[in-house]
Amino acid sequence: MRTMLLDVMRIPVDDPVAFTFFTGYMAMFAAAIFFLFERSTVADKWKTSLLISGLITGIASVHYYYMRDYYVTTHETPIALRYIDWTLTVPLMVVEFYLLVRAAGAKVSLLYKLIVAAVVMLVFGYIGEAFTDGTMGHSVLWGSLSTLGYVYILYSAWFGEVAQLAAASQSEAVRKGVRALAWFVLVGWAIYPIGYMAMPGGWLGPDGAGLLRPHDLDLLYNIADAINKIGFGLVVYSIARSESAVKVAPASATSVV
Ligand SMILES: *C/C=C(C)/C=C/C=C(C)/C=C/C1=C(C)CCCC1(C)C
Repeated sequence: MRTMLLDVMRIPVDDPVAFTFFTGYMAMFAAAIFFLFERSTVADKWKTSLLISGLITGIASVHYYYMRDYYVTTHETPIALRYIDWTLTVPLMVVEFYLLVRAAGAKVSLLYKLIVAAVVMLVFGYIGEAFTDGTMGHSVLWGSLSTLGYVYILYSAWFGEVAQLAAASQSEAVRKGVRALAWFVLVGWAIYPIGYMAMPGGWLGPDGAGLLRPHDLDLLYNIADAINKIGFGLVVYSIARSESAVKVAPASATSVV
């Protein structure tokens, strides 16, 4: 027991994976506190969006707390914890999209479609990682199926229903905000399939192009999670703040004059 405990506490300084598990945990924990406290500074209709941002970063930070232990103790990839985290947080991220375009007339069916796409992406990705036989055939098959879900969300955000509703929105902040989130999905979310390709049998791993080591999977996932989860939250926060300011501006303007 005692040696177990000592192992758990040790973060090797030359191990960037362990390092990012800890910084990711701390950064997302801080972000969750920030979004939850700042909730009181925005107009009522934005409070749910900030709550969701707080939940996304909060849920992730708890998973990182356990994933860091798991990794430092076993030196293995915490596949199950990772996918439990994503199964909760990715649908919440598509809820953020939905809440933004709801005022422009989004129907609940849009939310369902995005959630189904997220589940497809994650279930197939999980099969690809958890049940790997180390072959390229397995990795590529399930990775490709997973990519269908990803492409659906990406398409919706750039050209499909989400993009069209945003374009029809009266609010400049919503139009810009949805575009910013779409960039996160295009660039930030693309880090995950690259990380996936580092696994045994992956295109970029030791059995493929040899550009990545297996543990680069966790390194890339950790970096991507912090960027995407905190980034999404900050975009939504800045839209909420600027939209809330529009409403109070006349009152504060007169009080200044
Ligand atoms: C907070 C967590 C987020 C935003 C997770 C996003 C995850 C993905 C975009 C994962 C995508 C994958 C593919 C497109 C193919 C290979 C398997 C995955 C699951 C890594």
